[in-house]
Amino acid sequence: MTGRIIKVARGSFHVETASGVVVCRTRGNLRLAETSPCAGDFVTISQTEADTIIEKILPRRNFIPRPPAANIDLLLFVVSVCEPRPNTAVLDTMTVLAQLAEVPVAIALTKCDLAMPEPWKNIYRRAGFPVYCLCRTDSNKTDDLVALRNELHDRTVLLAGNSGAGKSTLLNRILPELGQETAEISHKLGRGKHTTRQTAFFRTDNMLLGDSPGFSSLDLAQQGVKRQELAEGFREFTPYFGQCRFQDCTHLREPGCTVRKAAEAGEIPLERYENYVRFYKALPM
Ligand SMILES: Nc1nc2c(ncn2[C@@H]2O[C@H](COP(=O)(O)OP(=O)(O)OP(=O)(O)O)[C@@H](O)[C@H]2O)c(=O)[nH]1
Ligand SMILES: [Mg+2]
Ligand SMILES: [Zn+2]
Repeated sequence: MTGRIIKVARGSFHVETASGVVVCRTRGNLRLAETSPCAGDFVTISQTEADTIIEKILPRRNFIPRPPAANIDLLLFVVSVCEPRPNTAVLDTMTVLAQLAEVPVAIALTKCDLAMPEPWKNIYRRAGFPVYCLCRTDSNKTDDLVALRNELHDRTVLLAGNSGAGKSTLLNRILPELGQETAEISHKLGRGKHTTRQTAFFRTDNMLLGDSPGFSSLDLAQQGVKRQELAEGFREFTPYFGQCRFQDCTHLREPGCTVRKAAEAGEIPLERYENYVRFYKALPM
């Protein structure tokens, strides 16, 4: 029998199959193998009298390491414009990893009732991402929420972002019957309380929507990103590839670099270019 992992909880896997959701274990050897099963994986399972066991992970279309998920059509980064404020270094790290993994990204800016979303909206729209400005008190007919629903249609979508950004709140607005737990952020620490503990997908007639635990930091070097491939992680740089004076241009200080020129001219958002430079220098030679 085949199915799809929709939830991973303390070593057990909830697998959606044609005959409903079954809870499975893995054999020790599969867990120790290089790829351990994650949310979104298609798997084959076998049933014995005592147990249901994941036998095999079917080939993945894509994979993102944090939160671990496979076969995703869209990664929706949930970023609050206030409490906590956006951290573009974290966000750009995530967009680079998604781009290198060939997972499309959209951005939901939440808490637009607390601060103006425009600065962030401008950066990420210009970088080529769909950006939605949301606020939990808006009516459900708000243009951006309607547009976001359309974007989610017929897809497997994972919501990801810092703890307290409002992922579960947004999910509850899209699927009101869900009742995902949410919590006030800690004002003392200025961040969320890691309310959501596991990645879980929820099915509605036409989409699979996933909530995930908040993360705080992520490291490109640790994820094995190489200096030479970093530029490919910035989607808005690609039109300039092959146009710099030097073929092996690093886009840092070389003369005749079209990427840097585009950033200085405002064709590439300067904030994104600056993060590129920062990330490049932080990666090992
Ligand atoms: N003012 C305001 N508060 C919001 C908005 N969206 C979410 N919040 C609040 O932000 C807090 C955190 O929201 P959650 O949905 O729990 O955040 P989360 O991203 O799921 O957090 P973790 O599960 O810890 O990763 C809650 O108190 C929400 O009510 C919004 O649009 N405006
Ligand atoms: Mg949550
Ligand atoms: Zn260059």
